[in-house]
Amino acid sequence: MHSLQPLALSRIKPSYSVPNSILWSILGFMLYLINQAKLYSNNIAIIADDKAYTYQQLLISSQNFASLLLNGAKDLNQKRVAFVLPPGMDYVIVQWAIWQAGGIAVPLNPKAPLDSHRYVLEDAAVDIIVTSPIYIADIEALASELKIRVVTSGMSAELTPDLPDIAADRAAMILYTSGTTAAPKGVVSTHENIEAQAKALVEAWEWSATDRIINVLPMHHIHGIINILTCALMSGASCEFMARFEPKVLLDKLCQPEVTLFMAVPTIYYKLVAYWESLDQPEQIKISAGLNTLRLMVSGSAALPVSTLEKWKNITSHTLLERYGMTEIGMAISNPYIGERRPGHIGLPLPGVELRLVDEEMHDVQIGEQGEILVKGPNVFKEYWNKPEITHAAFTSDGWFKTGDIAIFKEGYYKIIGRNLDIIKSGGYKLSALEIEEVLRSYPGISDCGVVGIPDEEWGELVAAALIIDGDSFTERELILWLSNKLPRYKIPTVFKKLRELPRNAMGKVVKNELKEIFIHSV
Ligand code: MCA
Ligand code: AMP
Repeated sequence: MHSLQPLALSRIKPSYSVPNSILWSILGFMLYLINQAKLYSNNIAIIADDKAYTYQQLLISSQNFASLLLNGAKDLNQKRVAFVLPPGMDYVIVQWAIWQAGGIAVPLNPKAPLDSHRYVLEDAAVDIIVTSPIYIADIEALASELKIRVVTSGMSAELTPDLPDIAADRAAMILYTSGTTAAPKGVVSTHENIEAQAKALVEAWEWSATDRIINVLPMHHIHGIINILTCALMSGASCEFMARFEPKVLLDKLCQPEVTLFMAVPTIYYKLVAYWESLDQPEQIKISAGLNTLRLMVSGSAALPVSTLEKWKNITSHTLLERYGMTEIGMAISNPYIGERRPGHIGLPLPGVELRLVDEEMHDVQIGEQGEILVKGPNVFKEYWNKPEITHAAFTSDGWFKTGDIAIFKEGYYKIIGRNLDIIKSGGYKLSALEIEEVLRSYPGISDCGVVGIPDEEWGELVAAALIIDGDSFTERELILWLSNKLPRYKIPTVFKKLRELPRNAMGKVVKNELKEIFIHSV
């Protein structure tokens, strides 16, 4: 990694006076973060690539980078700034810089193919893209075609004396999520939304400046961005990034005595259990003792199999805390930090989150009956970018967000029991069957297809594609190779089946339940 050269503090003309708490709520949560950074200036904020960076370095470098982004302007005025960066210090500097300069942060998955980047850059009408020397060659060509300004991370500029004040209701971030539409949608969250999402977790899970968390998750989704990074930085705690998931390296890091917290998707816990089981007994005992000293381990983004929870408990003596969330709302429901963590359940609403379970007519269901989860609160996103009709349809007339997830409330806790069959959760990623089908249909030789998720203990669901083929002109390998230029790896089906026809109902619609059964009975 290139070296980070923090400016001398004396060069910084304070652009903010320390505000009182009322002003924070009006002016937004970036000021809150800045204030925390000043309070904990000598604490380690980020650890990445075996280097540690203080809050002071983060603050100075991000204000400097904000000046570079502003390029003489007073305020980016909600220009969209995409960034393609590996998890690490530069990622955080750029995120904070965008927020301080008044832009909207659009983090992209560095592992996604250029076609996926192109879609987001065009859809969000991105003005600036920040990337690192690793990705610059590919990104520059695309950016020049789309007339987007490219800025390289790690560069510095003359410090702008006054960075803009950012009101709490301004948009802060757009994350792309796959759902019931074929094309991914940009979820717009304001500064106030992000603050509410993170504060609820800081309070519920008792974050403090003495915490250190390992972050192994991708940095283009809520789990890695809000639950881990933002909560840590709001608390004066330390966030240690790992470049990629590797069980041995991760377990070694988790066994460091300074580490207090860990959060991950169920697939990661499954893989850690499998790795631990493969070790000899002395090594197992050593790792179990190391893991036992953490104060909290959280699982979420997909249903945690009770078998994984139990195995993890045998290994570490920790009962994983399972919680439920969504890109549009952050976290909504959580098992308690102190109190019973019930296997197979997601717990109770987090502070500040209002919740209802309703039937198809939007009437509240009785206790013990299943219903769709509706959510209201300052955590709920502002809109889908540039999609007023879809945004409108996502809310009830009195402002409740319709999650699409079905739950029941039983014996004091919520439990998820289902969701739309066109939404697949695999490895913690939310995937749209419709999006994958649309890409498959554009492959020469595939005349039609149906995509479903089939249950799998390790991945939650596997992406399975039934193909109707014109002739036999391609192999599975050729198809996967072609798909890898169109979709990120986790969206590419791992189970294929050739069918003569797809199961359809009287209206001609593919019956996903039946298709699922076909796969389940033939695997
Ligand atoms: C990869 N492989 C898969 C899948 N992904 N096989 C089946 N299904 C999949 N989904 C295969 C690859 O083809 C490859 O096979 C091998 O696994 C290793 O691939 P790789 O990409 O290196 O996988 P990995 O690094 O081991 O990744 C597994 C992972 C990753 C770490 C669990 O999927 C991950 O980071 N998931 C987290 C996603 C996340 O953060 N979601 C949060 C969304 P071969 O070796 O044969 O080539 S936010 C959210 O959901 C809400 C807000 C919430 O509640 O949190
Ligand atoms: P995303 O769009 O990536 O934010 O994914 C959100 C979806 O993940 C939710 O709508 C749920 O379907 C699912 N999800 C998140 N946490 C859990 C959980 N603990 N149990 C079951 N499903 C979950």
